[in-house]
Amino acid sequence: MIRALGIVPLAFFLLPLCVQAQSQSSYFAAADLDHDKRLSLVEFQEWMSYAFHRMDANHNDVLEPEEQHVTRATRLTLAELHTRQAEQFRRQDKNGDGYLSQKEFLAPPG
Ligand SMILES: [Ca+2]
Ligand SMILES: [Ca+2]
Repeated sequence: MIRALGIVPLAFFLLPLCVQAQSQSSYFAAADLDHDKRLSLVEFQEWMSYAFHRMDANHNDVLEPEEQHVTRATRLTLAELHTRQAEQFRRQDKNGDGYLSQKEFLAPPG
């Protein structure tokens, strides 16, 4: 009984770590469209634009303030978003090889 109680908290501690590791690699795998274990800029932009496309109700590649559901939102075009994403991509590409490894992709943008 005492041993069982000792194991339970450990299991609760380890479980989120395992789930987190798995979800991080599946998050990366989902973005890696050609499955070459690295993200090109196009794959990165495709993945990062998911929310944009979901919010772009009339599919004109422009998010009008009323489509963004945020107070004082400014108009955002898909081209502007891609420019910002390209800048973020370059910051995250720490070794400068033009691709994001899983580690580079999952690291917080600096
Ligand atoms: Ca890829
Ligand atoms: Ca890289």
